[in-house]
Amino acid sequence: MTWHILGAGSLGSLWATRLARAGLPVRLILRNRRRLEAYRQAGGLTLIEAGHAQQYAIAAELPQTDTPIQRLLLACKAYGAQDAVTSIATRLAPGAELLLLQNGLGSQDEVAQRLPGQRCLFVSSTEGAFRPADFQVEFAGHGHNWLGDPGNPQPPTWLNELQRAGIAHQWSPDILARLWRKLALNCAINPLTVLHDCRNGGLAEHPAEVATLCAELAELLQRCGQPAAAEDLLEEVRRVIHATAANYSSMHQDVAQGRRTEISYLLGYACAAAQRHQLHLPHLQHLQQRLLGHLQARGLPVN
Ligand code: NAD
Ligand code: KPL
Repeated sequence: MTWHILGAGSLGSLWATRLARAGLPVRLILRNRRRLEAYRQAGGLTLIEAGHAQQYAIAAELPQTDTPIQRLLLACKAYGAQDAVTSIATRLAPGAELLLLQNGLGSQDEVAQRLPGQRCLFVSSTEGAFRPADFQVEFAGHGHNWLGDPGNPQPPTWLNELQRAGIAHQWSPDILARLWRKLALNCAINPLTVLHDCRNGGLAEHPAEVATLCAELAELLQRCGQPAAAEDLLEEVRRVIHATAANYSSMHQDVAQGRRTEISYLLGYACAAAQRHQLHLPHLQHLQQRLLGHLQARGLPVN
């Protein structure tokens, strides 16, 4: 079964190269003819791991190619997921499986609702990768991938392929709890690193602000039916701040590089959920207003 990978960015390339290295059939889907031509010129995707670079000449095609897709890794940003899936929707075979790699919450449901005849698996990833150049990916942080399907606790039959490719993973029957927990961590850390313009470790100087946010986020998780995700949230946030002290959060990096953030699928999603539940979370809402103002002042999208 071919792994189609839509989005040859950091994570898409990280998955594509490891699957190809294991001898599994992989095809990249690139946005347009110009990108396809640039990819062909580059000669393939390069994976840089522990200082060693290796190029893989993975086949690539356009979204409108007419062969059916049975398995798709959707590896774009949360805000691009709907358009990306629309571009290949007519190619999806009945019962096709999609792995949705997007961070945060909201984009997965947007995609799944569009595709009632296909199976959407949600992925929560703590792996870290970035692109030093076009069609190159550097594996920057070993982590883990949790996969699950909120509508069906049965794991797919092909997890052994991830094993073969050395992609650290685990089937998670409660993937929503994982995604909510990660969303809460990201909401407690990322916006503050942007507003204080600091590395994650800099938040150790703002313990009261972090604690207040965690209390509100835990209240939200409880109200949204995610008590497990609320457990010891502040302790974990403090642990992550400490363990990743030298790093800039992904949102800080996006803002510093003038890139669109995934705010609507992180803090925006949390604030919308609070509103839906008529839950008054003043610090979280104030944080959202400050962050939106900060993005607007820099000419960055607020969605
Ligand atoms: P990225 O921007 O590096 O890659 C996204 C790629 O998708 C880009 O190459 C873009 O051109 C492509 N794309 C977007 N729309 C497309 C379309 N319609 N057709 C074809 N290609 C399209 O993003 P990333 O860092 O790989 O992140 C992907 C998701 O994974 C995000 O939600 C991110 O938060 C999450 N994530 C990333 C990391 C990381 O270390 N990079 C870690 C954990 C989670
Ligand atoms: O996931 C993260 C990010 O930067 O997006 C961490 C390191 C957990 C900070 O929220």
